[in-house]
Amino acid sequence: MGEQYDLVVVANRLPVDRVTDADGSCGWRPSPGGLVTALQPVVAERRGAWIGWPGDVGSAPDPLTVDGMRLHPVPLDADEVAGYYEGQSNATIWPLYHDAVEQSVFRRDWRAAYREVNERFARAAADLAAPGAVVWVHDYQLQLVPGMLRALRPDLRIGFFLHIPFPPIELFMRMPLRTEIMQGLLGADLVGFQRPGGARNFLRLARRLLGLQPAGNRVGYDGRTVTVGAFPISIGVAEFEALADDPTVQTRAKEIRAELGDPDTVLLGVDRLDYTKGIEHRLLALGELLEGGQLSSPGSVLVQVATPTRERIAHYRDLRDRVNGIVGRINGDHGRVGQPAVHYLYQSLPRRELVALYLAADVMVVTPLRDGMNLVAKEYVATRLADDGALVLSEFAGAADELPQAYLVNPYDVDALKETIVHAVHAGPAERARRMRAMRRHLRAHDVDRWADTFLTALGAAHR
Ligand code: ADQ
Repeated sequence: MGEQYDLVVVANRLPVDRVTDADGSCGWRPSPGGLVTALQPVVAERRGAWIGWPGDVGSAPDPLTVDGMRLHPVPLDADEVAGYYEGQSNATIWPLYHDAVEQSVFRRDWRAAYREVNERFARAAADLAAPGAVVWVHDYQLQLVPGMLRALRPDLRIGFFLHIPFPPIELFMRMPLRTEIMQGLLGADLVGFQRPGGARNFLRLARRLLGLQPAGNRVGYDGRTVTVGAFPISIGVAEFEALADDPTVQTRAKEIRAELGDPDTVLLGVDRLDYTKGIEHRLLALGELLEGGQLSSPGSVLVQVATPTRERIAHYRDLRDRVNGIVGRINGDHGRVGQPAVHYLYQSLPRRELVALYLAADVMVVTPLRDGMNLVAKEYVATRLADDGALVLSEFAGAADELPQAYLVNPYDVDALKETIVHAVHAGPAERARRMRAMRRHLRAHDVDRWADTFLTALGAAHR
């Protein structure tokens, strides 16, 4: 018998990136990110394992130990990356689960690859889990894993958490894989969503599609009871507070404002360059505000940081072209030499630089058309140690449930978006402080450690 673990995390990606040193030798670096920060202490403390894809094509490296976590790489070949990851996960499921803001592409060969890769992850988990172990499966790439794993190992306690929205019935019903996905998810003892609305959609669907009879937040399936609930994810609040309190970060924030030409108002957007994030709507609103004179350049500037992501998928390449065009037009119309109205960075930034930007920003504009949670909104709030600054936040981000004191807006309504931005820009310090204080208080009591604890406690209590 090989290695056995009492806690196994299963996620599409391992929490490390492969790095090649100057001398050509390969090594691993922990990847930054909320999920890793949240789960590393839990996994290390329980001497657990993490199963995931190392992020490149080809044969998988041997298992390795990083920061007390035993990492088990699952290999993908080029066809599987194209079919399972770029195809079924990111061109079929991702758009459908985000209100179909882009059209999903449905392909048989992608579904076959998705099944095959999910089976590989399930087998890896079945091999590594000790008798009665806890297995925590993450996100939309692996929705078949709980059911496959249950069939292989009925003794396990299986939890599943979906990081993205779970769609209304009408949208979900389009999916050719719909029954398999529902059966896959129902293999878990606990199925967790970001918002109560996602949990409700799931229970309704269990009734409609499978004829099950949910009672409250439980549903019987295949002789077991499956518990369903909302577990809104959060950030490492203390880590962001410490960075915001760091004098070198504060100095960098002042420097950024100076480099921007000491404008009256710095607006900031930070997103992966994804069509769900509402970047175009935000830019169009800004363009109209400058056009109409409600905001003026160079008194107001927008810094938009967009992380490159999924660049091999057509939806994303098209979006990049459109955003380049809109930014170019706004700067062409409203910029001056050395003073663009929009500072656009298509780059990934180190966390310290990101926090310096949060500190430099008077108004953070987070306007997704649909978002599971949106951690950027929470990060901005956590860094406002003086309770200043203003957060404009889409109603369609999960974070809106928890941060009702933000300037909430429907980003599809360009007039409302313009009004809300202007309101946030002109709000006085007392109003801003009142809102920010309430949001910070909420976050300090609901950080990512509490999220992981709450989920694992609920999984421990879930009925068999
Ligand atoms: P994402 O869609 O990736 O996550 P989000 O929640 O905003 O979105 O998290 C992005 C993370 O990347 C943040 O921690 C942010 O600081 C970082 N980031 C963004 N742009 C960056 C840049 N240019 N440079 C460096 N870092 C950058 C998915 C779901 C969300 C859900 C999370 C967690 O889509 O809805 O909140 O998972 O469950």
